[in-house]
Amino acid sequence: MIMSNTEQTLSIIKPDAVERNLDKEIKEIFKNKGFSIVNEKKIKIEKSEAERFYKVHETKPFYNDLCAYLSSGPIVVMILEKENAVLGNRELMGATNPNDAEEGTIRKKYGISIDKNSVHGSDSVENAKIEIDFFFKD
Ligand code: IDP
Ligand code: MG
Repeated sequence: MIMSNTEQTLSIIKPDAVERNLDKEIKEIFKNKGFSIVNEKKIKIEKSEAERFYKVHETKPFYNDLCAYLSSGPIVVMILEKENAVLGNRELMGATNPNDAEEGTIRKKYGISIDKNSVHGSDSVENAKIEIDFFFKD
């Protein structure tokens, strides 16, 4: 029996990367790794929306700066689809801190710092559904 586990996950190309015109290049990386971009849009969000999106981090000391940053400029939000897309995307992104990210990961290649780390990716199938709805349910 062939088991398939096609998943969707939410990816965001963050302001630091969009500002450096890296969005096209980063999308090519996803496609070359076998992800389909099933939906995408370039938007700029309000700080209040960033606060809702990152609510899980509201007690963290970096919460305010994080929300100010995500709403500071255009972002590209995408639904990525592939077998085991959630974990696959986390692996391709690399560690939160680009200094700790493995060679060949997006954050290693493009990340500037722990806050300006170029991409977001859902951390579980459950959160992927919530995050996809957040940006694409209308
Ligand atoms: P993740 O993006 O790898 O899932 P999270 O722990 O969920 O990492 O944190 C969300 C985002 O918050 C990170 O991508 C990064 O931009 C920012 N962040 C995380 N930890 C720190 C920190 O210690 N200082 C500043 N920003 C942080
Ligand atoms: Mg996270």
